[in-house]
Amino acid sequence: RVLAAAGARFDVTLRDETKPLTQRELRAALTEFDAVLPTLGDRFDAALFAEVGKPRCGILANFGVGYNHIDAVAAKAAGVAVTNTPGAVTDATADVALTLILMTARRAGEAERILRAGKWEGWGPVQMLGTHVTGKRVGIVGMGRIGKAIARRCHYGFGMDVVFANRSTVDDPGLPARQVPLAEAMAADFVVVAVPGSPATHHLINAAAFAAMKSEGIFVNISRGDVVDEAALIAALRAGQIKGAGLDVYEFEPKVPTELVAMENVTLLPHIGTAALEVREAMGLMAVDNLVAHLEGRPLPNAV
Ligand code: 8YV
Repeated sequence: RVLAAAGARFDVTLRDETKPLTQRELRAALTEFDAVLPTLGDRFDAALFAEVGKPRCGILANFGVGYNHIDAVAAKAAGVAVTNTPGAVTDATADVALTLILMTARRAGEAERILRAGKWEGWGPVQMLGTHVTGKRVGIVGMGRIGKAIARRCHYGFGMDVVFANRSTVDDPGLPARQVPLAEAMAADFVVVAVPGSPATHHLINAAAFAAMKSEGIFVNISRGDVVDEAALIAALRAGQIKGAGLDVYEFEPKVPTELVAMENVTLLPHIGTAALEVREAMGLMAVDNLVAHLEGRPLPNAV
């Protein structure tokens, strides 16, 4: 559907979407195409814009909400508009946050590995005991669209007490959550990171933040890997400073540290936050809407 929608208005060149664009392809994207639909690994940084000078490309319609791989300020200076896909990704990403909370708390990955290995020998009253989720406190770091969707799921679905930390004050009377300082959010039973990736949030969750967590605490990240100091996370897990972690994103994707892979108390997903057919279609169609608006000289629906 996305290719058909794009093909109706554009002469489309399909890139290999399983690999980030190389430096040469990035240059070609800006100089040989009128419009580009980047994905998360494509690094449109300031050096690239400086090198290209005056690009032919007038718009980078990012396929996804997070655009930390695009220097939007440098793009603007070069006359390139940047758009993203807010809204389309919200529920799916929040669902994966809950998946990680539940899988990690209830040791679902570990339990499934035992079963598949043929090592399950029958039910036992103290077998595979995990942590109860209902009624616990969750601390959400970042209260944007996705943070709010996580808060609602935790409160209405699991009767959780929801606290959150956010850079600015969030004034949303209907939100079933209470704003607290970062250290207090980190001290919850479950901590979920939902801030956008940016230089301002790089390593926001560092050794000091992990030190604020309780030893029974479970840490979840569905935002961007580099928001977390991965070495500090590994150290906290190793030291038993926290009980477990559920991750959908990594500091150096697709590299996942072997230390994490070896830990049974860590749930690891390969960045599947929005990987549902309906959601990826909605994201693609939203990106195409922005391309078409640009082509027709209309205001861009999702300019960043
Ligand atoms: C996308 C995401 O799959 O929307 C985002 O920011 O992280 C992902 O869910 C990715 O952006 C694809 O480019």
